[in-house]
Amino acid sequence: MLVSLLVVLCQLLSVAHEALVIEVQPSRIQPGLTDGLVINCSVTENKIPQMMKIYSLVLSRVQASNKDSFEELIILNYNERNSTLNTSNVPEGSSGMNGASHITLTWPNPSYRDASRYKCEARGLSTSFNKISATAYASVETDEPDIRSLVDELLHLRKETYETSNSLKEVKQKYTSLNNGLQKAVKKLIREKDQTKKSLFHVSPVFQGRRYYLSRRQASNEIYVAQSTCAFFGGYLAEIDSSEEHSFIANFVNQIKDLPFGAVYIGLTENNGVWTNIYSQNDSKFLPWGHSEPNNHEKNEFCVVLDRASNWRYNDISCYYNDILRYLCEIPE
Ligand SMILES: [Ca+2]
Ligand SMILES: [Ca+2]
Repeated sequence: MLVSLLVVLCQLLSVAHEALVIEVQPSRIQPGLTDGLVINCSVTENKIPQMMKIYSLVLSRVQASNKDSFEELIILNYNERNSTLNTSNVPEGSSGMNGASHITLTWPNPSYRDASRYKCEARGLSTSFNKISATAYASVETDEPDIRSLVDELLHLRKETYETSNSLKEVKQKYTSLNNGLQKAVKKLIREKDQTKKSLFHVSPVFQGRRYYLSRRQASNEIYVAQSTCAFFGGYLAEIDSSEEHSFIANFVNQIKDLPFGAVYIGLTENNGVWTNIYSQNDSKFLPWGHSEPNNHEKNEFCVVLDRASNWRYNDISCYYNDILRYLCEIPE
């Protein structure tokens, strides 16, 4: 029993080889001036003499409170299929692994605490199935603060801050003038669009959050061009859902007395025998047809107008009608 214990102890103590390497970069840091510290722990060959199988690679450093013991910073556990990194002990920085043989810790802006003694340890099983480990050490040194260098760095930082703040001011000025120009252009565009709208349409008062726009004269003899014109101004060919809406529109249309017109296209069309709203694509439930309409005259009447002759009730009509008629947009406010 004692002999076998001794054998294990000897193995534990004796296994330390260049197959296991720890590197620190840089090996001397100056907190506040050194940008970063990298500690790399790797097994340079797959096999450490006498170690039949590695099951973990551990990076530790001397504890701040107790110089005689190490705290584990990161553990890379080997597994036939995957390796896991336990980074819960790392206060900051990041970890990476390359295959199953390499762990690296990086500290941006290292502090005095990071100037320490680091240990890279490979844990595994010996050829006789005993637990053994191999270790490699490296130290990161530090200097007492160099006041001159710190002052230089401070001056350099102040200069950089000043330059950055100046270029930020320039960017802000450019942005402001660009934004002003853009706002002017948008306002101009809205004004022009508004003027175009007024020149194209008679505008109704607001009814249930929308206005109706009656085309001033026949701008198109094709109903889908009329629909596109309504869409350009943010609406659609009027879709009438209730007798209240119908009455409001009839009143509005009735009082327009520029040039004579007999009918007004609305956004309703025949679709496989069903009267469907063009924009909403739903079947219209409200269909106040005029006397003996819809009659599908010459089997060519698939669109709908409000007909002056029947007090603005519906009449089915060609979608390419070529007479004096108007169309009516419905545009939410
Ligand atoms: Ca409507
Ligand atoms: Ca008809």
